[in-house]
Amino acid sequence: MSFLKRLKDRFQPNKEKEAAEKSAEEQNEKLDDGLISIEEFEEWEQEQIGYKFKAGLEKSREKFQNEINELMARYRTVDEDFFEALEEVLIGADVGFNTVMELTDELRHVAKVENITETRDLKETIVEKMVEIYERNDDLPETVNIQEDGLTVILVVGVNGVGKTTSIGKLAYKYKQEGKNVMLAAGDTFRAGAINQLKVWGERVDVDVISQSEGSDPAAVMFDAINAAKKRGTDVLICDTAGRLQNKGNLMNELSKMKNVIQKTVPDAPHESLLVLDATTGQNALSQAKAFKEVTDVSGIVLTKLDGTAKGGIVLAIRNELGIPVKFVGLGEQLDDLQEFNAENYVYGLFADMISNAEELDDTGGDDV
Ligand SMILES: Nc1nc2c(ncn2[C@@H]2O[C@H](COP(=O)(O)OP(=O)(O)OP(=O)(O)O)[C@@H](O)[C@H]2O)c(=O)[nH]1
Ligand SMILES: [Mg+2]
Repeated sequence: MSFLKRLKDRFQPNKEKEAAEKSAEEQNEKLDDGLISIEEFEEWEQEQIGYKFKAGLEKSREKFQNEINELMARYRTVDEDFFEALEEVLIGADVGFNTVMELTDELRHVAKVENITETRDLKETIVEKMVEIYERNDDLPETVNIQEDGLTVILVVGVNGVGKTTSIGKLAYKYKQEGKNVMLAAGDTFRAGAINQLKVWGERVDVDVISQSEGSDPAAVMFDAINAAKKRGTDVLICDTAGRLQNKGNLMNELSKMKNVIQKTVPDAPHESLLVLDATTGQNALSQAKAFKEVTDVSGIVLTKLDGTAKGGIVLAIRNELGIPVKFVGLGEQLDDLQEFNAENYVYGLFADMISNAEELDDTGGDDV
């Protein structure tokens, strides 16, 4: 079955309405009463996540779909003018120059080999190729490295204002919902108010926050936190940091000191070093990621505020041009709006209307994925 057809089957419009009508409490009750199976519950849960992507990517979807439709109306036959205009649209969506070139080269090839002459017949191939290019790099570890047994330590870095604290709060909520014991470490001792902000999140989500006073050594906070986590049998310890890039030498020293302290107690920690980037800053987010990569190991990206940008193509640019997997995306301001990144959900979010409106899709329209 082609990729698009599978997506279409998964996200039928009528199914969406049905799913939206059920609340989480209702579904939980049904599960408890044995009215639905765990499989049915999980399917419902997956659908909900798909719709979160759809809602979070609304701005990007509108812009992207309008532009693609306009393009198809303006250029009816597949020729070099069309490809150049398409490149412009993709670059305007922050997909990233190299990725755009890769994508359009492959489209040129498909058009030639399959003798596609009308631009509207290329529409589905554009979507498929986006996913293909995303999934091609599958040597990158996509999943979040959470330990089955024992303590998982997650270090969170990123410049001011990108959404670190908010993301830490949402992550704490997520893991707590999954039944894990969560603790936070207030490693940003530099910025006034940072410790309190984290404490507010701790209260909101009802998890412990380990902190010292403002201006104290972040490594000392890590020492306290890691020992407290060990003693209390914590499953997930999430550490805030002051990720200032103004002075790379200082940042490197500070982070490596924090890591050393953590590794004395948990040698294979941190299990994740997540860099938080703000999707609305576009190419600037890419430069930040490059700069951070030079000073510390980054195992994954948390891309916040995707709901706030119409340029959702930035996900592809980060993945392909930096070689760092996007592990979480921020899709809104609610507690459950930080979701694990998933290419299928992402593409559904970007092209939902087109996928739902697609006429019977041709089985030969793409490879099985
Ligand atoms: N719409 C939207 N807003 C977000 C998202 N993530 C974070 N924000 C908002 O971004 C703003 C900054 O978030 P913070 O978590 O305080 O950012 P920070 O990186 O901790 O900032 P500093 O502590 O000042 O370095 C807040 O107003 C958040 O509500 C998201 O995914 N979507
Ligand atoms: Mg903060």
